[in-house]
Amino acid sequence: MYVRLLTAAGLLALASVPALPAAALAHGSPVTPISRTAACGGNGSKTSAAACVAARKATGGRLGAYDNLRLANVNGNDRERVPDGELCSGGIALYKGLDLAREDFPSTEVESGQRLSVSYRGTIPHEGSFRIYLTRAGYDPAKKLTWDDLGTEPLADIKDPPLTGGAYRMRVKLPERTGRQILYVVWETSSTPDTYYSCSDLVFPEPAVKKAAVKKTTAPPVVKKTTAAPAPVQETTPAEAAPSEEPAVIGAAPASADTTMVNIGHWLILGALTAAALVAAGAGLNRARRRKNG
Ligand SMILES: [Cu+2]
Repeated sequence: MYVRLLTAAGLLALASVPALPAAALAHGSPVTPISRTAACGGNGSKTSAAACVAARKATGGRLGAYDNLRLANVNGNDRERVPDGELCSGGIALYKGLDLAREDFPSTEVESGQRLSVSYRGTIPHEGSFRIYLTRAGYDPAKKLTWDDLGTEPLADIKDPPLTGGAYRMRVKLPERTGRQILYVVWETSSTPDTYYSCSDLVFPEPAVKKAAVKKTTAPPVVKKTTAAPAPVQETTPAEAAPSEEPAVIGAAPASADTTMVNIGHWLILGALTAAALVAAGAGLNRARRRKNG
């Protein structure tokens, strides 16, 4: 009965996967959110995307099949088997181009707090567990992915999720992130020796400050720049920062409530700068006085 059920599930899965070459002895990849393998790999759905073209070029002209990125006998020791910087290829030469640090791999727009649906196409179903990782806050998409970027714990570890319509269906709750991130899915099968690896590129909204500035179309570029500016204040000396910042805001017409807020923010910064300058001057005086006295 069990065997018959499995067979039925297998046939169903095969039947619902369109246009697969009969000879494909291959096994799976996340299609939602789209993975680099599913987009760029052999038989992938976005092979003409610039990043996919570059990935193929970096792999000697062709990439392995989209559903066949797997290593045998890993037994859960992913970090020992897959080298840093080669996570998206699983360290496999035929997928090397997927490791490129590019910000234009086909991606999925998501939001913090969202319960993200993950569909992992199983072209040949296997039993096993899915470990789903997300890059940490502060991950730099301009650098190749490392294990350290993924932290120590997966977002989820899901054993034998349901296989419907040819795909394993799961959900993971996304924590707070901004900008480009990578969902890294490890499928450790228990019915074969193989473990599968994949990178899915996610795009979270940019930080709220920037978003607000973008929404108000009235805000001129100058104001936007000022809105993002508070951080450098600590890095620059008051003498340098004050003159270069001041004209930018004073010149900008206060077109909206947002701009007013920006101006208030700016005056607060100026106040802080002035205070800092006063403290610095005070310290200088003290030092001078001490030198004089000592
Ligand atoms: Cu397989």
